[in-house]
Amino acid sequence: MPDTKQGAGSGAWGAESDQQTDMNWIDLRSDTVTHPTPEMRQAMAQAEVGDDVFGDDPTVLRLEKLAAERMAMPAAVFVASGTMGNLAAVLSHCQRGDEIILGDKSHTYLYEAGGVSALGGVHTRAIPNQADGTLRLEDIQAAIRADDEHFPISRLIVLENTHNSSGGAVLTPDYMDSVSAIAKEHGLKLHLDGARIFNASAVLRVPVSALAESVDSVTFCLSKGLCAPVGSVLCGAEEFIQRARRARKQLGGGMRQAGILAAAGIVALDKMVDLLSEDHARARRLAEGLQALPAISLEQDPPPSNMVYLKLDPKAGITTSDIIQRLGKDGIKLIARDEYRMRLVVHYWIDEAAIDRVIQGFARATVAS
Ligand code: TLP
Repeated sequence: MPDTKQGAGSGAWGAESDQQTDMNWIDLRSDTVTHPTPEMRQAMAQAEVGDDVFGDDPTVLRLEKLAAERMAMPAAVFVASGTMGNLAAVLSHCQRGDEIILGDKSHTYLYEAGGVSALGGVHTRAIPNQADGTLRLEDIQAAIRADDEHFPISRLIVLENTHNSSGGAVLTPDYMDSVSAIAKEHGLKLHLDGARIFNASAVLRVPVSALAESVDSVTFCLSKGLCAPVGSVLCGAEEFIQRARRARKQLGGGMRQAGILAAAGIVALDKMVDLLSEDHARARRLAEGLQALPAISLEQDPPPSNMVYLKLDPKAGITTSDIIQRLGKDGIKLIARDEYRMRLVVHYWIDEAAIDRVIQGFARATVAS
């Protein structure tokens, strides 16, 4: 698939780079698999750099300024990953022995290697994530500790938008406001894991700042649907971001000529955000095609954003490993959640023809069972 997509850049350099960005494979394991666009590679090659730990990499400073503006927050710090952004946020909001309230299906609780506890001495209080990715307000209220020496100190609430394990569900600004009101009432801070906050903003058709308005800090990822090769940004108040810079240094995330990476992040913010709704439309088309197959049902119908969570009917006698093996032969990469459940993530490098190929692949694989 030669790269002719809008926003991906063209011209002599772009044409030469086709080989590097040519995607003959179809990879639906995640949107983390996205490669940088030719325009990003060009910006990276030409990036002006300095030593970012000394605070003098102009491209990193430009990215941080742009990110803070987009979120309508005073300051921002470029970090290596979403995991590092969330961890630096928790370390900057909390002391050892403090407690954070978060969803039992949140990325921070499930998939960040327990970093907040291992490295921050922070206790986690997990409460049930609802099917729509929210935490019930009454569950949050009930989880806030009384002032008693037996208890850890409730310090922070963490939300996630879009909510990965809830099928890419989208939290609304109203919901965020309600949680923020509870946090304020009890003197807690509110952090948003906004790894895919731009997807949420595209679904709701609201500026991304409307989703960050009521939180104290937000992490968002450049390296998922926005296609940058590396990096996330943590945004918040000036003094909070100063603490987060120290946390980043402690975590070994003080990078030097990181402008090479930040340059791709700037292209991501300038050029890729408006394309996310195309991924969402393709995810819906993929879901429709798969749902029409007798062995398959959807966990979220229609898919809320760029993820399709599906279930195989155990009676059909086919498992996710069978599917992975059979579609692998067609050059389609997939990943299972368990024996019968899968997540397919649509992203910039998945075009209409790829959607057709995947639906056909599933049709063959499930009929053959
Ligand atoms: N999620 C990855 C895997 O780790 C599961 C994926 O494929 O979806 N917050 C959210 C909501 C995420 O989905 C992820 C990555 C992160 C944070 C961490 O980002 P990175 O991978 O940059 O550390």
